[in-house]
Amino acid sequence: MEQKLTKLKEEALAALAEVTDSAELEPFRVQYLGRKSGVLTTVMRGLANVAKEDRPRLGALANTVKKEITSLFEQKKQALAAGQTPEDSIVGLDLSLPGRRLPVGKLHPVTQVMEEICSIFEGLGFAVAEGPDVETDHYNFEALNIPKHHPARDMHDTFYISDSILLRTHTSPMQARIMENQEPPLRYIAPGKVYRCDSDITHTPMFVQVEGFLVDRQVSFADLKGVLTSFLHRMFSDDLAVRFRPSFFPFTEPSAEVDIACVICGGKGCRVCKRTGWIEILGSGLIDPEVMKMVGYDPDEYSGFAFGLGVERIAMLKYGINDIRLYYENDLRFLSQF
Ligand code: 2NL
Repeated sequence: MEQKLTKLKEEALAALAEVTDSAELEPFRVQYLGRKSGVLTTVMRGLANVAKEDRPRLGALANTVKKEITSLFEQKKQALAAGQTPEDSIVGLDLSLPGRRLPVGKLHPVTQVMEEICSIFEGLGFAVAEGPDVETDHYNFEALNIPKHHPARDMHDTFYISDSILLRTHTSPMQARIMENQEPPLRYIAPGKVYRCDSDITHTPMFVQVEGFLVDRQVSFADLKGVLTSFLHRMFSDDLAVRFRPSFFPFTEPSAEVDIACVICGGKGCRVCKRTGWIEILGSGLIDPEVMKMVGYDPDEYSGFAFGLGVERIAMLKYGINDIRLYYENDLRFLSQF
């Protein structure tokens, strides 16, 4: 008897779930709940044959089953009358619960900062150009005034693929390609991955650079200072202190490294700025006349400036990240914060 009731309940609920139209309601009611010959009535009639001491318990169970089926039947009837689809009225579904969210991916923090840098330079009139990660020795070094056996080659810790093919160590080869193929005035930035055989708390073997250059008649160091100061003010804040410090790069002369007031301590001195109050943020200079000649420009007619910056480093300062390797460990607990 008990088994019969359980089976009956299951059958009735399954049958009710199949009901998708008000017209099917009445046949269902007659079949399961009908007073004269409904399945439930038939089973309940069987109560007369069970042992007297079991009767109250089984009677109560039969009543519960009847109530459950009746209540769900009424729900279904209302739902169909209200025009809900069968999916909406699935038994036990709480329509007030929020939906299940699909996890949505987002851009890598380094990509976000790279795009921000590009859009600031685009606002200053620069076009964006991308080139190959696998470069020739010629474009990566020779065309940028770094001949074979030049000491500057050691600084680059190059990954060689063959004697003359390598993974670019900076994005300036792209600039050399552009200058070879186009006439000034030119304003370009080249964002992209670069590779150096180096790995510690401040270096990863692959990192992202944005380099840029501007070539026209009578370009001076003042233009370089103006453009780079505007960029840094837009990137960090309008009142940020910026200083230009003499330096050396093989492709620029004169060259300058650019420092900003430490974004961690505001210039007072801390561990991040090694108590100097300043943080080095980019390299720059007026393009060396030798580079101009190599791409076919007359250095007496044209001059220009160029600069390069590391995107991970800028993102570290912007977000207060203290280990560059965090970017490339693919830990979503880190990545999803940005
Ligand atoms: C650094 C140094 C620099 C450039 C990159 C460049 C040079 C030419 C043409 C186009 Cl000739 N781009 N790039 C120039 C000066 C400095 O970066 O330490 N970057 C983090």
